[in-house]
Amino acid sequence: MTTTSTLSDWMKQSQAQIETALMHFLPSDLITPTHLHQAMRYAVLDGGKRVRPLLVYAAGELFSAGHSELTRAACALEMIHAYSLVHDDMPCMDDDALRRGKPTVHVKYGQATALLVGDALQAQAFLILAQGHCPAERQLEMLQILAHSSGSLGMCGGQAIDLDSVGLNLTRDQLEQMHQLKTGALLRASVLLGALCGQQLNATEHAALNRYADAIGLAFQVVDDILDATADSAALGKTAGKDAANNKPTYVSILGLEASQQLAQQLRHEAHAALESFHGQSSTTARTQRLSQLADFIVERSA
Ligand code: GRG
Repeated sequence: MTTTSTLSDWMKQSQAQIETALMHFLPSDLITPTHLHQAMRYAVLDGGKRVRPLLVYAAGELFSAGHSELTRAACALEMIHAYSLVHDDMPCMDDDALRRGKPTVHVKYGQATALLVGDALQAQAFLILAQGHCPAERQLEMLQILAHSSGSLGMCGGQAIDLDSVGLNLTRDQLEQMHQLKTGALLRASVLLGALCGQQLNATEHAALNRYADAIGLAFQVVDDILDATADSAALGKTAGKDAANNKPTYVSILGLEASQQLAQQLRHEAHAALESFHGQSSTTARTQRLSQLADFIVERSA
């Protein structure tokens, strides 16, 4: 789709492509063990905003990446994200019954199956990424980024800090560090993998993409905290008000609502500013458009 289409049309078309690709990359529910495969498909398909895949496509557009490699990376990231949601909702973690407007996986299929769904989705993500056709060196770098961003120095590490911080008075810096790992790491991986599907990055490009990813990663979390405090469960498709109920430190509890809203706007500007280093030629200016619009979407979203 051309860069002149609206963000909303581009998102709808990309989300439909991602859905089709996820259906293809997930094992069929006719294959044994059918119950596990059914539950994996339930966890991933038909739901969610697909923000990580959209970031992959948007970064790929900046570096003129091929569609099939981008779709592979997008699906790998969405599978890691879906696995994290399945495990996060389990009684041993956040203990939630509603996700993406549906009963959570352990409520529908039982805890043992939910555990296996997360494990199997994680393995499937690495499998489909490893089967890509980028030059071997870049393919390996993408696998390393995915492993690093989802492991104990990324998303899992952030989740561990989150679990340890219930009821504590975290400073703003400690809160930021937790979210950079828990949510930010996978968003950053989405941007980097999309770019790497197109080409090897030089140090300047790498630094600019990191600045962009840091800003949108934090903005995503600030807005998540604002929505948890202000929106209702029906609008969110997940239980609202859980942070306060669970005595969890959030941007809203530390800064207040108004300052959190201002921070989200400041981070949006930082994201846009990071993209300016790609504005040397008119062709690349146009190709930053989707990343720029996704920063707006992340700040303006209502779910
Ligand atoms: C269990 C290893 C492990 C990690 C869990 C991502 C995560 C770490 C927990 C999810 C809980 C949570 C509310 C995190 C904060 C922000 C976040 C990641 C929200 C959900 O992501 P969205 O809004 O969800 O992209 P959709 O459903 O649209 O894909």
